[in-house]
Amino acid sequence: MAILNVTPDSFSDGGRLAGPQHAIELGLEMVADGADWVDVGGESTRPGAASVSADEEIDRIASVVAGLAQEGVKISIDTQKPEVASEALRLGASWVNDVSGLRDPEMFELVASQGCRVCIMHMQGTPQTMQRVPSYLDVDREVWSELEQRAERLTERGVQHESIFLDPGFGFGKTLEHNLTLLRRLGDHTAGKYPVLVGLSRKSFLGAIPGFPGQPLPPLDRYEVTLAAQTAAHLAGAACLRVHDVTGAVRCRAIIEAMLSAQ
Ligand code: HH2
Repeated sequence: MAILNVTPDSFSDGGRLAGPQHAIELGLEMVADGADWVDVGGESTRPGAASVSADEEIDRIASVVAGLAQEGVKISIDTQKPEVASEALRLGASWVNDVSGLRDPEMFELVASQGCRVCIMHMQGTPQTMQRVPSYLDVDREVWSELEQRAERLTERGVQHESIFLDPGFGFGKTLEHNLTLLRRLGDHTAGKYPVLVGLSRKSFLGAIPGFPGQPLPPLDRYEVTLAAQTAAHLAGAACLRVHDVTGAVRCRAIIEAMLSAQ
């Protein structure tokens, strides 16, 4: 899943696009490079990001979603707002990626009634507050039981298990230690009822491992550490990786899959 942020302020790629046409071209390039899905986002969720109105977010994403859909691209919409998700689905998106994990009852209702693909991500707090004092008694148990409870509620409404992706939400209300524990134990959760999606790409914890030279790494210098973490997640059984750098991810996937299918 390739990340296409049409925002002025995303943490690693905000403000780089000249307009909707440029975004569409970039989305098509990501597909040509091997992405199966393009995840379009109109609001940054980086720690402390200012939230935008639904109208503003729709303004940012609408022509990009419509343009990519016209070209046959499979689109996911990265939003916490039911109004935005609903408009994106109308324009041709078929996957709702909600970093707040369907907290808003209207968002839950929309996904349940449409039966579309959904990604339920775990976040402690909100993007405005989440990195103040993240705290858990047992991060792995708490994150996954919360995700599974929300997923169960959707299956009770008739949504198929295979349409519900669960994501532990790396960097969303988590310390370095929490993120590393979740990555270390990811494999305990990938053989269950629901496919697992992970977003590790350029996350700040990957550039902040104590004791390594050059730390902390700025976002655009996190290419190699991203590939290393994504490889770990792939080997642990993640079904989908949300990535900024499609070519690197596709090349890693090729070698891992070749290795896994060897005698
Ligand atoms: N991370 C970000 C945004 N959306 N969705 C899922 N499912 N999982 C993630 O880990 C995730 C996500 C943050 O990354 P990015 O989109 O690059 O930045 P920003 O939120 O600043 O636009």
